[in-house]
Amino acid sequence: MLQVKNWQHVFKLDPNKPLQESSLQMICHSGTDALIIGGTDGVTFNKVFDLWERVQQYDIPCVLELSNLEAIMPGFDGYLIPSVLNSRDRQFIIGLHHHAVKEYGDLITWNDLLVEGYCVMNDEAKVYQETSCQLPTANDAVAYAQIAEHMFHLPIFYLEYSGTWGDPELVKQVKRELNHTLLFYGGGIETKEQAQMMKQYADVIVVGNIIYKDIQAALRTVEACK
Ligand code: 1GP
Repeated sequence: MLQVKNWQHVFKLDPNKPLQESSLQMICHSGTDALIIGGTDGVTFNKVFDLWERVQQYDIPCVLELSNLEAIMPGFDGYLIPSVLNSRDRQFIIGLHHHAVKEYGDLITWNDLLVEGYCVMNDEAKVYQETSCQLPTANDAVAYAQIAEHMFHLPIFYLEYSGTWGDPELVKQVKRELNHTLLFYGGGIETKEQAQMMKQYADVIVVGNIIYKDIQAALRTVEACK
């Protein structure tokens, strides 16, 4: 059964971005709780497989966040399934999910997957554009969090600012609504202080881009959660 309740900090690795072996090794030995493999574009089966294979030499949980049907592969410790709550296109809320389950439902080990209710807050992010989002106000985001917690009983609500620093006040407000649903925050965390700031409210912080810009800075974000 995929367990994320004890996670505090995770790194998200993009299969479409090159990562030196030395950097991967430091990431895997950093003390982070898990690796999420996921990205928005150029996520192919081969790229996901290559990265998964490289991670196998380390003792760290590794989960796949599915962004398309092409890159589904067995072998991960678990699977995160995004449902983009503020998408205008039903494909990204329930459509692709329905298609995949209709096709492969009998093969799915349901205990290995968790659904993430995504709320994408950065209109310049690739994920925002690719999934045809509508920009939520703070009140909209709080309402999506309430839906995730009280109506859909989702295990994860993911406040996604991918590529930019978010609003700590909104993260705080959203957290107030969530008792059972875990709050993931991701976006623009580049320093230990930023990690500490968001970790006050979010259950789990997700660190992505900085891995590819400044590996030492990325590693320092882990210390903030210890
Ligand atoms: C992206 O939420 C993650 O999906 C992390 O965001 O890449 O901005 O760190 P950054």
